[in-house]
Amino acid sequence: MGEEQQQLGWAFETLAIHAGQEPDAASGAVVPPISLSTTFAQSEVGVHKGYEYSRSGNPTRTAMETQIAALEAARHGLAFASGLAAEDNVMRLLQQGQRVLLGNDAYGGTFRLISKVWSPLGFPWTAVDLSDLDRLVANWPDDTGLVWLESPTNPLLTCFDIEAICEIAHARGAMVVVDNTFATPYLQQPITLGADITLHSATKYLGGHSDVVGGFLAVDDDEIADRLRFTQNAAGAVPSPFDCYLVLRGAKTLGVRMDRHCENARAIVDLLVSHPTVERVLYPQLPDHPGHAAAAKQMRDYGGMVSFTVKGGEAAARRIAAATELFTLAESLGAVESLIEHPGAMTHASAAGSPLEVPDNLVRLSVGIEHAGDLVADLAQALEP
Ligand code: P1T
Repeated sequence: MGEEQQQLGWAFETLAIHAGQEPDAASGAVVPPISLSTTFAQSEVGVHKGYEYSRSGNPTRTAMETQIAALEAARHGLAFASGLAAEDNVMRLLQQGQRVLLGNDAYGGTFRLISKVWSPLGFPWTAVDLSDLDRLVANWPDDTGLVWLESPTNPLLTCFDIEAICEIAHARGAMVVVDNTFATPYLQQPITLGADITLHSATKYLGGHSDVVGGFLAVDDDEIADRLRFTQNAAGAVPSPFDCYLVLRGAKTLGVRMDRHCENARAIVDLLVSHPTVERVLYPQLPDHPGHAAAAKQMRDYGGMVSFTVKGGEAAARRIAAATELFTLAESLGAVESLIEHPGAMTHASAAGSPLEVPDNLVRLSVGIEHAGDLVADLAQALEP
């Protein structure tokens, strides 16, 4: 996005459709072309039009990086081949010996990356309850380099006061990365709350159609952005131009999709809260939900993810997950179609036996944008014993 567009102060929905997406200078094409060329001509050694080699930079990737950075209210955006590739690059900002404070509920793959890949290389980690700020301050390890949090978390949907955590971390010389995959920039912009890095699995709501795997980092600070741009190129976990195009196209409709996701999630919550099979409903809008106050303060709405525990233990949870017709039993989330899963045996199996282990009677729903009535009817029939 040009400086001029930024100065116009466009709203989220307008940025989604126009940031980074001026008509193509060569042809006037309204949609940014998928630029497949791996290399770019130089008129003299080192003289070129901004691109040399597609791992280092690619016009389709630039369009998408500009668009998503604008949506996150960040000055810099970096795209990666997956959410985990983006996470891996965040870890490369640390020096050996620096500790990661990881919120005690997070995606199983994030836990695996930190505890099984980076920890053995000399990057220690501690799981912490980020909702208890007094305890966080009292037990703060001096070697902390990074606080890693999701809000809402995967899969318990706990929300944390991002602004307060950033103040605590920054006063102690640590950075904060917020995984904003569940909220999306439409509902919450962590950079505006003080986060150093906002992280996405673009595979989810940004892409929005279950047809692309991608990752994203949004950063405001020039120095952090430079360091990440260096490792993005040096380690090379970049997305293809076609994948960049799919994320760019998906994110154009993020706002309207999120409105419907939230509306449909509320209809599902209404069913669940009064259902005899259900033990507890986890949704940030519920007044007794962990972090409801933080969510109300920092989010525009409460999102499209709903989790719940059931009476009858793991067997009942597994039975329900396999009994829906419209909700597809599958990993992943954040797309137009509704999904159901059993986190304990699926997305969070790698956290078994750790402080991040999830209850075995937990079911997670990614509520899609189908008709709410059809979704409620499908889940209601699956809940019948
Ligand atoms: O799958 P990938 O694009 O590499 O992103 C990893 C990731 C990062 N952060 C969060 C909050 C996530 O939920 C994920 C991926 N999660 C799933 C596949 C899932 O079903 O929960």
